[in-house]
Amino acid sequence: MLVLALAGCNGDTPEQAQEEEAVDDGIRTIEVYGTDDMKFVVREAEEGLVTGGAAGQYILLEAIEASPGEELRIRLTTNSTLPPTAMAHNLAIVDLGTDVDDFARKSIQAADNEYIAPEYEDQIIATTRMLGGGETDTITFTVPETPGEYDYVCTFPGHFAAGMVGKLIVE
Ligand SMILES: [Cu+2]
Repeated sequence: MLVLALAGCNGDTPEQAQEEEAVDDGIRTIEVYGTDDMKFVVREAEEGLVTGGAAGQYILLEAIEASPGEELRIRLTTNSTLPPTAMAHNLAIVDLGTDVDDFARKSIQAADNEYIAPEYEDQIIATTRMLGGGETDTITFTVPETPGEYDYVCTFPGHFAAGMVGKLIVE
């Protein structure tokens, strides 16, 4: 990330070319990490994010604020050295009115469907893949037009119960 931040000052270097995997297309991008503590975290507080206390070198992410119809990109990375059968994360945003407890509980059984319960697929606004340690997935989606607080959860077994949840606040 440091190289990316400095690239504008350094001109075109081979390093810059390698590091600049993220194209600056103007879409707001939120870098989220999933930890072994079963929490969604970010590197630093920024406008549009509701953050909580420190989580190691990171900060707890509690909510994402967005405007109706906004294009939004979420890039989730799992920080773990554990095998993916023991520790993996996704970030699944569900529609208003979804019974998120039931969604999470049924999704535990859906290992062969990226831990997304098939009967809830039409209530998913956006979801990353299920990511083992070191893996990253990026989702780009249009924020719903209807204001409200949309739940997002990690559906890996036990993680919803451990508090790996948050809100997409559309206002
Ligand atoms: Cu998780």
